[in-house]
Amino acid sequence: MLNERIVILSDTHLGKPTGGAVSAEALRPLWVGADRLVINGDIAEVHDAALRVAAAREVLRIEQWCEADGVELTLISGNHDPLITDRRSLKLFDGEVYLTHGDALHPAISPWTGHRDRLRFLNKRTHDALEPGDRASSAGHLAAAQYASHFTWDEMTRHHEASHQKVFQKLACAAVKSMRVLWYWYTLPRSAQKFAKRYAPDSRFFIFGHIHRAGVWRFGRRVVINTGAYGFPFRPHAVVIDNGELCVWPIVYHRDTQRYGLGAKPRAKFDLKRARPAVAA
Ligand SMILES: [Mn+2]
Repeated sequence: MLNERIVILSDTHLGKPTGGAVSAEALRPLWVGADRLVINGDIAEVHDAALRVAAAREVLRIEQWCEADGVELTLISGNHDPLITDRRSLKLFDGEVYLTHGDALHPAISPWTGHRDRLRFLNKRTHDALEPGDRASSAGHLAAAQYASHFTWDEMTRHHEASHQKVFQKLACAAVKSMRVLWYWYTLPRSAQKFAKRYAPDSRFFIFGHIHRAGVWRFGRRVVINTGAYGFPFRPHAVVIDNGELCVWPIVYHRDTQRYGLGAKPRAKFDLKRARPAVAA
């Protein structure tokens, strides 16, 4: 498995007119030549009734091309595509690398949004309804966030109300939201480390998306990596594991070919083999 090439992306938000990756087709160069592609949540805007068809079509395109390119595709669900799969996390290399979208890192799922209170309430209610054994498990924790996202989108679709805010109210809300985003950009990498300590204690690499802030942080022996976003602040990243090396690459968009590709050099590089015992048990 160490000689496999695995490409990890997240938050492509396909189907979104602006703020997501341009298209499934534009992403294709990123996985060509790989053995496996993992998309760590929010692959497409399937939560939004108005965008669902376009989003689903892009997901199918990725599936078709992966099949044509001989690449095994693994999807992990995020808060914009909570029911696309029940896979909420993935362990690679005997748990040395752990991936999850990141929506389960905070009780309010997306605490910077206007519906954070509803998300927090539904997350708690779903979690409380689990069997005691599941409640303490990572699977229970991840499933509660998954269904809370789904219920919240469902409610928002059914009770959609137009905003009657005046311009200055909208501006004030946007300003407060920006402050919240900055706060969670700052605090959520540490929340990721707390989550990893509790639910993936053996992981040396914890990879998430969701907050849209690309970065590499070290907490003791663990490296926490965020793969960023194609929309604001426009710094998408890929994690590529190849030949025992884990690299964090910036993704660049080539306007001439209208395709994405890896940047000129990796932002960070780690040796996976070094963490393993010299002699296999
Ligand atoms: Mn998300």
